[in-house]
Amino acid sequence: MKLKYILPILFTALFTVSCSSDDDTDPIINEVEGLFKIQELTNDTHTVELFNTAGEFETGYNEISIRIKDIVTNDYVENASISWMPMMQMPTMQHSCPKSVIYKGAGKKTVYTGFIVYQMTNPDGSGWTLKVDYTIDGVDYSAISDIVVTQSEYQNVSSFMGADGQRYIVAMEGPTDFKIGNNNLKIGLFKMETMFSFPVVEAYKLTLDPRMPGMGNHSSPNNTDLTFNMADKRYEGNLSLTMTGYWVLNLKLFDANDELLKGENVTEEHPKSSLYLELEF
Ligand SMILES: [Cu+2]
Repeated sequence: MKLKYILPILFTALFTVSCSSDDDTDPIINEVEGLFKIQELTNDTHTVELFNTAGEFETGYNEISIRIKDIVTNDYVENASISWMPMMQMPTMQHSCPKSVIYKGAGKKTVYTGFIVYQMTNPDGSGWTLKVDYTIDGVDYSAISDIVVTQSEYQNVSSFMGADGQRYIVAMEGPTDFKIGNNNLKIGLFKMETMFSFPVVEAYKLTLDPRMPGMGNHSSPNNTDLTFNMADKRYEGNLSLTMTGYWVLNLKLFDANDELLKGENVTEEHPKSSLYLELEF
């Protein structure tokens, strides 16, 4: 386990112990239990709190929980409608990235959730801003701030040009924990329609060939192609991992007409597809 995950857990353990005497009299449910605050965006009226399981933004798929606190009453808002716009400032232009709509979490009163896929970052984590727009009782508000996006250790997102001249982004959305055996691999596929619009691409297909480069580039049995799951708006298939260690997930992307858009077969001479994701567990 990485240190950055252990530290927050230790902190939570200490905090929980020190507050345990209050639990009997406090009926308030902690709706962000198990999550860590990434950052707050503030304006004159509210504090917008951002949470996830890591306590930081990283390149790739980020599932994010949001709470909005009224600065005057200190209450969390329960009836907001929220949208957001992440933006990266590059030397000569700016661009956004794939993002979901934001909805109230199942069974939650004050917590809203959605995801953002950061496809890149600067080496020092700089470059990105996040603007959150929200409406409460018919009144529009906005909060914006610089955010830090850390480079992930492994390639969990890839931005590339397809053979059709379109720019695409693939991102690993899950699982969050890998195990020996069968894993339900979830991959998001987005088209870069403009600098600011990255819609989900439906009805394409990804083939999967996982390999262990450290062990003769061997593969594994029982992998399946990833097909589009209409309900969850992502591609899913079986990823078979026969042992722990470092794996390269070689991918090929086909459009709805079965035309190859990106990626190659893995051979002796060509050990890695030009479209791939990585993991280690
Ligand atoms: Cu950029």
